[in-house]
Amino acid sequence: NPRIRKNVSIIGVPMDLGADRRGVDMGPSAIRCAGLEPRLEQLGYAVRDEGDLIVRRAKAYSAVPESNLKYLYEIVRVNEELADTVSDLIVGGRFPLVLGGDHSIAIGTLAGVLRHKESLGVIWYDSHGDVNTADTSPSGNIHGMALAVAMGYGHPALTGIGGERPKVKPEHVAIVGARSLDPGERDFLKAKGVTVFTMHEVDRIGISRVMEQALEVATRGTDGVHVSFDLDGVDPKDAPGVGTPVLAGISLRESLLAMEIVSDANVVTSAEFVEVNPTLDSQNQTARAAVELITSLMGEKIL
Ligand code: 6HN
Ligand code: MN
Ligand code: MN
Ligand code: MN
Repeated sequence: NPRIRKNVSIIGVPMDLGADRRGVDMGPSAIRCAGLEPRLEQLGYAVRDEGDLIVRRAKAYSAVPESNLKYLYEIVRVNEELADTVSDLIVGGRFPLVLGGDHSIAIGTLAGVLRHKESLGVIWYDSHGDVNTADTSPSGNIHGMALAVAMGYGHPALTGIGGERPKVKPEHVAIVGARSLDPGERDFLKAKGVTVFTMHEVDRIGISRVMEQALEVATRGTDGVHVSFDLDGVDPKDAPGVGTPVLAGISLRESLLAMEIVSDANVVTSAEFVEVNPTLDSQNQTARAAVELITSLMGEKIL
């Protein structure tokens, strides 16, 4: 099994165009301000902050004429650059840790990782499924489509990001924490056979068994695991600074345990933490939660 690499690179993607609510573009700053780099260094990692990608402030609202995809071409441009950046870092032997930004950046992260993996497992920690396409999306927001795109479904400008490369296979995906799925997403997830641990499963069998089963899905027949962590998977009481909060979620305590369980499996080859919106936060609480979740994922032990 691939092991966590000792060289970690932080990549910030200050983009909020994939969501309706502005402000998650400040997420990378907030997570850095919460002390991410020193905390990773304390764990023994050689950390390099690659800085932020350039995301140009979009002009007026731009939907593509032939579809309802908001800011499609701006999002494609940023994600192409992100895919190249992530891919180069992997070639250099570094572990890519991407900070969002809205969840549409998972398209670029995964495209970059998939240049180096035949079969990648994905743990998608989120209150949402993010498997809409232009046809099913109620909003036209691309952050709600990122996981579908990673599996090869969606507008060709999105599925083509990163060039010719493998896609994520539905049988290697585990969604954890789902409690807000659109009708078209339910149909998609059932039709493709994606494993979904909704809040029902979290409540019934507990987060530790959910994570063990999610790891089984993401590691069976794969050559690495990507963790895509949307902070809105965490309950809004613990993570209020997110653009699309959904009630009755996974507590921060359970989420830290989830990351510790994933860490102990020693299979993670890349990760991203997204959707922190400092304009809706109080005292940078959600960014501080993100730092705790990241350090837990990267192997921090209390004792
Ligand atoms: N996220 N399902 C809704 C939509 O607009 O497609 C919400 C998506 C939220 C996406 O939180 O990353
Ligand atoms: Mn999401
Ligand atoms: Mn979400
Ligand atoms: Mn911790």
